[in-house]
Amino acid sequence: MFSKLLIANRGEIACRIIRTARRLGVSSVAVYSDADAGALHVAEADAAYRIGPAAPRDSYLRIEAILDAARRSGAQAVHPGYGFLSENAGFAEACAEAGLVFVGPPAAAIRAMGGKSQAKALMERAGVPLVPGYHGADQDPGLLAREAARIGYPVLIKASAGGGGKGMRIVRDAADFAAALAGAKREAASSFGDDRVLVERYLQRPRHIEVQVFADLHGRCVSLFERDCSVQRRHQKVMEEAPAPGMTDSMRAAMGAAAIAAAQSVGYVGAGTVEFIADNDRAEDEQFFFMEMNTRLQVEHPVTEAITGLDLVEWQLRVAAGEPLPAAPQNIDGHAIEVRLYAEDPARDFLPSVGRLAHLRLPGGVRVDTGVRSGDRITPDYDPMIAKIIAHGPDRAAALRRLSAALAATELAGVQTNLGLLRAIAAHPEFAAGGVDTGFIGRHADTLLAPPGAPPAEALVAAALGVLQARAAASVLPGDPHSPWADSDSWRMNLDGGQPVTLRAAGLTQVLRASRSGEVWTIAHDGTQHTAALLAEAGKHLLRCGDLTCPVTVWTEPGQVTVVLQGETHAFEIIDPLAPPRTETAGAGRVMAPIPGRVVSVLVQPGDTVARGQVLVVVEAMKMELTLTAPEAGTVAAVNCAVGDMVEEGRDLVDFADDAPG
Ligand code: MV4
Repeated sequence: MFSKLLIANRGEIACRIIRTARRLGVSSVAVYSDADAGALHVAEADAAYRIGPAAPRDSYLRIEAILDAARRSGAQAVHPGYGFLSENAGFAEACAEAGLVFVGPPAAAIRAMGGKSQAKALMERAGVPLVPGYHGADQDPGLLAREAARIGYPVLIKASAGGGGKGMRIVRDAADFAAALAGAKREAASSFGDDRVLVERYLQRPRHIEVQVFADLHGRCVSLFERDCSVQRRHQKVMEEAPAPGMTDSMRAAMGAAAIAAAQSVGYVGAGTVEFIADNDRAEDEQFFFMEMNTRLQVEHPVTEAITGLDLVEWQLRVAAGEPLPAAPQNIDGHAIEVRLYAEDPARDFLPSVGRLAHLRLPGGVRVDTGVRSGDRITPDYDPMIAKIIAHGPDRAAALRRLSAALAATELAGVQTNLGLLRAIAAHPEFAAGGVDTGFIGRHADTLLAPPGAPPAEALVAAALGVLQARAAASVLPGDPHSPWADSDSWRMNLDGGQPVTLRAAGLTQVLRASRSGEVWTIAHDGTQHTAALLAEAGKHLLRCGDLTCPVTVWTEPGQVTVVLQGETHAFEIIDPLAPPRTETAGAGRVMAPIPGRVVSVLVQPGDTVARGQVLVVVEAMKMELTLTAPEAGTVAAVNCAVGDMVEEGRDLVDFADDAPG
């Protein structure tokens, strides 16, 4: 085993690798960008080297800078984590040339699985089942149409170079094939610089089931069972579990054998994942089809660790050091479910939500993998994942119960998150029944993605108490806390005996009036008088409101108060009636950057007339491309950005002439 390991990554996966390295007595070397100088992974490593500015291409993707840090630190091996350079064959080779062990598969295996069509051709030869389809080199439109007819409609046209759903077209009828083919080719050419496509039978209700494999340098390859990752939003996984609900022994054995055949056919070494889709419409057929192989450790590996009792990072290191794999586990230990907690805004189509994570309390009693702590910033430079929460139990129902309890105990303030969506999924009867397909979230969008309704009176009362407490703390004069002027009782402030607190949430402004008698407040809201108090109890707070007493967290910041009450998070804007009205940030004849990012294309110039919905500017942030469109038809008066500009949230990008939207 090596004595020193460099981790070419950041965030939760860097922290997770450091943990295993420490347990094995391996010293860990982190790398960091300027944005991450104060990050958790830097604090937890035994040493850390700066590798450049925030942008990934200037730091975490800079092979030379990372190899230089490895040389300077004396590390013998490099773990790439996931994302960044983890599936970069050139990086694997550069490590070897620098005399470093790359903790991952051989470069040739990464390359073999890199191209979709090529990988499918290889798998066909290895006897791994593929979706009935055509992935040949001949791209004659007539031939492709005949192939589609042979496969049988509906068919799916996919970009050969693609992935993640880009360049895909569903075709339900032969009459629509030619137009769909042209569209798919155009999108493939612009997205990947390669307009080749493949055609497959379209599975209408697919499940995403992937098999974890592990191979050593001595020719052994084992399967560590499957994970079901069907719960996803726009190709972004949201929840993953192991084993797959409803999996039979026969199908598991067949999938495991196919995954091992796939890995062995490309000379695989280390941890890898073979992705399949299975057809929920014909579940009884137990059919499954190869999609792609991911030649890295995956985000969702903890559910496999939970049901096997193995540490996959430990085995990556042991295999890289030349040790033979242990015997494959024969039994599955219970059931595990993972959720990905993201800083993203459900009210703004799940755009990444950047800002300071003012308050973060992650649950106990479950595994939590995170790379941030309270006070850290979620920046537009990197993936906005805050944490993975992994619940494990003797069976699926027990794991789901533990997951729901963990989500109810999770507290966040300062950024928007998908916590409400995760709670709604965990509480959904169709998810509880198990075996959902990839359309689950889309089908139930109206309930799962519903904006929060009016907050309960208790949450408003708790928020008001938090605001009153913060005001009292701010009004204490330095030097003499016993001065009558430091007393924040309301009698001297308001002749009617009520301090107003104005809160805004879900588009609704509410005024509460509070008066105090000792520790107990009387808070009038909507015609009701609530007798209420916030009680400090063993590091926690209790809300007493009328006859109800329950734990509460109230987090106040300038302009904002967040209340966590009975498993729900309620964020309120604090309205100061004396403050000048804020200028509106949207509409009003201009288009603004919704989040900080980099301008990647500008499609209009001053004087252009544009139609409503026409694309104006494309901004890239957090690995996503955001297309900004004209809110109304009109004339462009000014373009205030250029390709390559870094723009902050709210920056005015395009102005319209007076006849235009506004
Ligand atoms: C499919 C499919 C149905 N039929 N192929 C989406 C991303 C790409 N990697 C593969 N994808 C799909 N391929 C056939 N023949 C449905 C999907 C698909 C999907 C697959 C896995 C996980 C989530 C998905 C969400 C939508 C569509």
